[in-house]
Amino acid sequence: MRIDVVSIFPEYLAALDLSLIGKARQDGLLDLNVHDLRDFTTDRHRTVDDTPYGGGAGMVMKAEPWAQALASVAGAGNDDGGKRPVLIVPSPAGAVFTQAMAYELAEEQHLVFACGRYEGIDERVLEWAGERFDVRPVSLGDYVLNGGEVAVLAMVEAIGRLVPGVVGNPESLVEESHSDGLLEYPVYTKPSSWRDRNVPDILLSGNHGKIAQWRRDQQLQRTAARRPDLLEKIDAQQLSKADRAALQALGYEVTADRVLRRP
Ligand code: JCH
Repeated sequence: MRIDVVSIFPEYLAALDLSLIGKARQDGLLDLNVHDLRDFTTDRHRTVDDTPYGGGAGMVMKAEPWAQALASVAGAGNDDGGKRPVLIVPSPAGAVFTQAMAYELAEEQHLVFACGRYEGIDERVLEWAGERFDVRPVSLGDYVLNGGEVAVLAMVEAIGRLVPGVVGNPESLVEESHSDGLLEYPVYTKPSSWRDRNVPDILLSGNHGKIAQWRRDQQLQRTAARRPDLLEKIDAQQLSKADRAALQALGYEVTADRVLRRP
């Protein structure tokens, strides 16, 4: 997979040299390049921003440096009928980035990330880019960042680890994909007793059936406590008898196909 990132703070993306993603780059699985937007300016001051039309606080990123940068990374026109590269534009006004989106984007051949700063990028850049890219404004969540770089770090990590060969043990991805929309169960490692806190006995029992049941129960309890919104989205058809009993004990009513908070 080829990934290009354009930013006025290319050093911000240095973390992509590390860990799993850094290894995948070394291994040739990810062809990841970071570009400095200012290299695509033509004035003496390498200007990338200007005042907003209509007034208001802050500055807006100028269109022309972005068009030059994006044209340079877009590659030759896709006159071979091939897919257009995907242009991901982090924005507080984007669709929320999800694991489902990460799976979809992991199938793409070429991703380009445009990191805005200030109050964002002149909207005409996104319109113009629509002629050569599949343009996707994406938010990391409902909170405000100062620019797109942190969002890109998160998305490249989430997408990159789904590219075949990037995660050393693909079993962990399989396990993850079977998590059924519930939060993960808690995990423990040695020592079994630490500062007077013990690992739950069941995990030391060697009874793999009982362990699986306990973990599933922990997932349901955690999800009810921390993310009740996820429980209401669950397809009740996939719930076992034990799951239903656990949810009932947690104050939920389980109908044929839905999980409802008991009033
Ligand atoms: C960004 C900004 C407009 C702040 C500039 C570029 C993404 N999930 C998420 N939160 N924030 C972002 C994000 C992404 C790119 C840029 N800013 C700063 C821009 C604002 O309007 C309210 C606020 C923020």
